[in-house]
Amino acid sequence: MKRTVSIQDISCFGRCSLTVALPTTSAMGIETAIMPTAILSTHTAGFKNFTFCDLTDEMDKIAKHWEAEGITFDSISTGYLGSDEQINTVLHFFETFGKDALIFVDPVMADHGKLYPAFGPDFPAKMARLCEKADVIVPNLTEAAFLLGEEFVGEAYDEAYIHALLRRLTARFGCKTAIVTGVIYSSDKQGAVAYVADEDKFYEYFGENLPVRFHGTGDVFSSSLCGALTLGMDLTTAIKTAVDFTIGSIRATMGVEDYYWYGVNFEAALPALAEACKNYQN
Ligand code: PXL
Repeated sequence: MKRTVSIQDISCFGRCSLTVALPTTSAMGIETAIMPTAILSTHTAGFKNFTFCDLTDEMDKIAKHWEAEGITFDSISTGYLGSDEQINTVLHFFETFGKDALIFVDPVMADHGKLYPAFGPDFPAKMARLCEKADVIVPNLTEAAFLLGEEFVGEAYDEAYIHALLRRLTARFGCKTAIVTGVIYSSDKQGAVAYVADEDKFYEYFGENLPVRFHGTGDVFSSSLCGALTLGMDLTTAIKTAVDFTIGSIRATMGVEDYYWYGVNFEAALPALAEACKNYQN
């Protein structure tokens, strides 16, 4: 069985980060360890007065214990980080555990043109340091713009812009693969586009663009994509698996639009995801 570790926060309520990643990669048939960065009562995007407990000191202790036990991973993924200081902790974790592991960085920090409330203007430069150590990065379009220090273009883009953006991301961070999510070229389709620098090739998959938006879909996409790559799927199949799982989760939530901040009913889409992974498990 493959083994992954997911490094991100526990938002106790609101289906994102670890409460999505752990059940998702487990359902894909991957042993999933977790490294919680912080515990919050809810995520920070739509709730007021959330509680926050920083776990930076605990992360180092957990890593030291794992190192002493000789534990290894097939992949390491990172998502929302609780503080600037954690960037150094995670960089050290990559050095210790990352030599033979796929390093997958979702630079979670922004959406819809804005940084999340907990992050100051210097955070993107810090997140960029993690991207420099990654094999795969998966920013949304807002995060890609912040990472590169560029203007967010909103919906005013075309395929040429996305392709050039992906080339700039891999060139700037030296990572093998960059994947941008939430790409819409025509209003009926939404998907993800990838660029593999050493092949100089683009890969993409688009599904139906459902006319609703929910919080947490980025985490649904990235945890299933990391799982698919960990299982050894080729890039196009991995992107398709993650896009289909995300669309399935959104579709299962469409009747309850008031639930925007509660995240998507990804639980309803897990059986189909598990089925899609059946032939890749060992
Ligand atoms: O879904 C990304 C995410 C994860 N964790 C926390 C967040 C967010 C986005 O707002 O606030 C705590």
